[in-house]
Amino acid sequence: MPNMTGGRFMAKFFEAAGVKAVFFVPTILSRPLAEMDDMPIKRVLCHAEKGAAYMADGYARACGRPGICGGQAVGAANLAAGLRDALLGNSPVIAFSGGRMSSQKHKGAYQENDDLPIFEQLTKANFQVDEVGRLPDMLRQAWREATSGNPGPVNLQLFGNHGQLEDDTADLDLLVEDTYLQVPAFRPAPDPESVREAAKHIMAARRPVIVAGGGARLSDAGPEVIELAEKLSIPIATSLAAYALVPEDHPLYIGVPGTYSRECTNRALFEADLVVYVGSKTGGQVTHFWQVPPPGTPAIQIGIDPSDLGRNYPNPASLAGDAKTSLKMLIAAVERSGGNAEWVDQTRKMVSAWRDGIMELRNSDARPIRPERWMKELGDVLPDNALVVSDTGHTAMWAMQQLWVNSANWDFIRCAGSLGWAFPAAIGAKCAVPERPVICVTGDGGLWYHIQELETAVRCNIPTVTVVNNNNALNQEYNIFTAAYDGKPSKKWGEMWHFSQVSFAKLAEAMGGLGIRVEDPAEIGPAVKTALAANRPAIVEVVGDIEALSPRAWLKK
Ligand SMILES: Cc1ncc(C[n+]2csc(CCOP(=O)(O)OP(=O)(O)O)c2C)c(N)n1
Repeated sequence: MPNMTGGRFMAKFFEAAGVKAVFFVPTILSRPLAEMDDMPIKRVLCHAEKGAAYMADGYARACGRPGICGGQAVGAANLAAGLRDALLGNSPVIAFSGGRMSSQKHKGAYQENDDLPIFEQLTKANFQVDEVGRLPDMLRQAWREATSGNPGPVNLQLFGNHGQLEDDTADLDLLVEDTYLQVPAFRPAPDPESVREAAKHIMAARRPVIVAGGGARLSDAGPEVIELAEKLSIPIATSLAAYALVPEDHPLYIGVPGTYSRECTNRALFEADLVVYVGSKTGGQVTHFWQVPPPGTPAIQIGIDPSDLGRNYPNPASLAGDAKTSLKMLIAAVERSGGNAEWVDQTRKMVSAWRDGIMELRNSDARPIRPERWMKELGDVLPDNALVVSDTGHTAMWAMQQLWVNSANWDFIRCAGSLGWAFPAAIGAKCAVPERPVICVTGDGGLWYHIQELETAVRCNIPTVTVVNNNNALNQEYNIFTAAYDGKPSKKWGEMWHFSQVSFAKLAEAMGGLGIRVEDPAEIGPAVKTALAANRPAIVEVVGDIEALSPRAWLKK
């Protein structure tokens, strides 16, 4: 076994594992980073540990391979905060945090805190690595945990507040297991009997709907979702996490159900007599807190984790397995049928009625600019292979209602709920898929969280394009504060959700990026094209309407 420092070993392990970037705030991983001078790994020095974790998360979601981030002991809680979204979104992030030296424990060491428990609730696995000799097996275990089953974030707390075990030397064997370098690590097949049973129920249904979830995207099961739907004429919905799996113009596509949803999609799910969930946990967002479809609606669930199957809706049959593998078996087991023609026609009418209803705002010339027009213009100029990284809240609602893309090659990722995630996540994503144009969509409230990382993108030459709806407010909070005041007028209610007028285009220029401010909706498309062509970090600031509110989830009365 070769003798080397822990730092050299870690760098060699990262290189062998195909890691393309490490996102960090010093002081952590110092020796591994120093060892990377001649390795094809980007060292992305960030301004805050949470931003670093979000970058690693965006990286991981963009390419399905673990994203690496790190922060020393005093930054560990900041780093941990950034793992929440990776946990909620099943993203394989591996975090390295500083720990404590045994000789300094319980003596009031400078910056000391017991950080390990903080990671407990925010990770899939949380390990302490106390001696250099454990690096080989603990790194392998971190990759195994991050990529297998339902993927998720892992924390490795290294000995010493800035991971001093990397200075120690030992005989360390470099073994990297290819299986765990990429999600999904395995593609388990469901048992054939449950496939036959599921096929029977799906063929017997008169008003079935397929809902593809984030697991379908992780499994790359988009083509199989479409094949099953086409074979049996079943309308398809996607969760936000699977938004890009079905092109907007597919005749069976009915949109996104749940809380951040389209009216037509919720309408269809209220009428469904069977819902086929592919890679979905049937969580609160996609079901609007288990109201869409109504409780008791039978569901066939296909998923890698048996504990998700049947949890929220009764399953006459469940397929425990990888989404792609299970769908292939299901496609082979079902027989072609034209029995759903009336139902398909009914759902198409719901979709057309919804589209007709939003056309006026999609085409609005109003200034300040309507968000519907913002998204329409962006959708019209997106390159075929674009990756869109969306923030949460209003931005996610506008995106999945109004960002229509008729390409099978584009991709879409959105945080699982943490405002401010998208901007750093897009920077990380671009490191993972440099060949794709990466476009971040966000509100100004989201962008403020980590705007300083624009300097990081400029310095490290990571050219993402951010299109921000700048309404100088957290205007998704409009209804919340109207309700909090019981609808009574107050001159001071803006104090809770208004910001001052700041231009992000000017901020971008000040940090060395490209900034374009757009006040005329017709200029959005040309501005995005200019920003993409510039091939440097850019912000297109769309001056948005503070009064514009997204429709709320539709529910049957
Ligand atoms: C970490 C975190 N804090 C708070 C929220 C609650 N939240 C969701 S959307 C939103 C406002 C979004 O504002 P902005 O990004 O400016 O978009 P706008 O609503 O103005 O379109 C807030 C505060 C959240 N989702 N995540």
